Amino acid sequence: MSKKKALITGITGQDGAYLAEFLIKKDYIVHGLKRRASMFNTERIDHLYQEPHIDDRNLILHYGDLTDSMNLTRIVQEVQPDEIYNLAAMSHVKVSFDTPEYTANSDGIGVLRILEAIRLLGLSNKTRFYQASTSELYGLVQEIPQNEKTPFYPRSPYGVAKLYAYWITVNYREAYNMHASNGILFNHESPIRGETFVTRKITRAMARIVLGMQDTLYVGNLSAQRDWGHAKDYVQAMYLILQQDKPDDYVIATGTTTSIRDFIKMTGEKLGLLISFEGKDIEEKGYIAGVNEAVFNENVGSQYLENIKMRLENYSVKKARKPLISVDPQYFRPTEVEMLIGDASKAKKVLGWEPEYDLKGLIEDMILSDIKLMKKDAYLRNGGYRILNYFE
Ligand code: NAP
Ligand code: G4F
Repeated sequence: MSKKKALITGITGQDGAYLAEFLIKKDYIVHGLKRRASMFNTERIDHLYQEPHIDDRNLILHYGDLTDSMNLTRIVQEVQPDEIYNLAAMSHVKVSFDTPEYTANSDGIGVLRILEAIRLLGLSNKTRFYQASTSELYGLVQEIPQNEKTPFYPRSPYGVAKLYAYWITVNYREAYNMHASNGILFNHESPIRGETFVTRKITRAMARIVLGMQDTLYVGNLSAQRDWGHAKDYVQAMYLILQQDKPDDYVIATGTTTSIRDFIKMTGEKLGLLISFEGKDIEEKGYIAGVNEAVFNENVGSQYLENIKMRLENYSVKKARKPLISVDPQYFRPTEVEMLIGDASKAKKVLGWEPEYDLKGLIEDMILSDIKLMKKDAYLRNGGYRILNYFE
């Protein structure tokens, strides 16, 4: 029997990388759409990527872009995929306020381009289509928790573009009888999460801080609440959605919501740090107010304790206090999504989907990975090599 073929757009992103790994394990041949970039941009899939001259490869990349319909049509024609996972998107909500037209083009019309390619190539009965829809559709939430029937109220150019994408997927399903489905995924993170999303920004910065490589992390709205799951669990849901006899739309979420402030505190706990917040609004600051040395030594290392003890000493005598966290309004959004919490009962019942990770497990995975990464940086810096700052 010939192997199933999947085409993943956005394969160089967080979800694309986990999904490619998952499908290759299931014996798929995975084709990925990759944008041309001025540098290699395949770090997340490097462990899966094979030398292009090898026969029988199970991962094949194609240059392409969601804004180029002819290119998309040609790739779909060449690959003749059994399944398309459309994960490509300008996925940063804040950036979508700076690039609204581009975001509409790639995240909204890009979806139409793929659906039209499937239809015009006569693949409507063969190719199943998954659209990466989002909890950002709920925006100014009309109901708590949010489920498949909750009305949408997007609050950003990103959310509005994804609203078009959601409905055009539903419309092609109804109009042309296509197997086209939406996964309405709530926030999901991992050690390979993009560095400018808040969770990864926090775990990277806190790793640098405990290793003495940075003093303070600047963030935006500390009170926003998100329903965070692990990307590894969420790509399994994408696969399950396309294995159903009937196409449909599903919420994928953990059902727990947590503020950014509490995410920071929980990350601190894993490092043995007690983090205390003082002040209000843009004057709010977080300080290291205690340390559990045994936990710190186990997860960070006793050689880094001195610096933390000094910060603690300054904190208690209220002198030369360095905040761990400070608010910078440049990270606020013109319109904010204050709270998201999903109800994934339908996915659990119909797909049999169950997440393995809870928030504690997710944070542990992320912070331990970033401690390792930053230790590597510290090692290189101490050896006289340049390391990148990645200021945002
Ligand atoms: P990500 O890490 O930002 O990855 C986005 C991917 O899309 C990257 O491979 C990127 O390529 C590619 N891309 C961007 N614009 C493109 C274009 N015009 N043409 C072709 N490729 C393009 O995002 P993610 O977290 O994996 O999310 C995957 C999808 O799920 C996205 O559609 C996102 O909007 C949606 N989503 C994410 C979450 C979440 O919490 N992660 C929740 C709900 C929905 P480069 O590597 O070249 O930049
Ligand atoms: O991590 P975020 O940037 O993710 P956001 O906006 O929720 O979007 C992510 O999840 C969506 C699913 O709901 C996806 F569709 C989307 O593609 C993306 O993956 O921000 C989370 C919250 C926001 O309320 C933001 O205002 O964190 C707040 N925040 C506070 N300080 C910050 C910061 N966000 C970022 N990125 N950077 C900050 O310094």
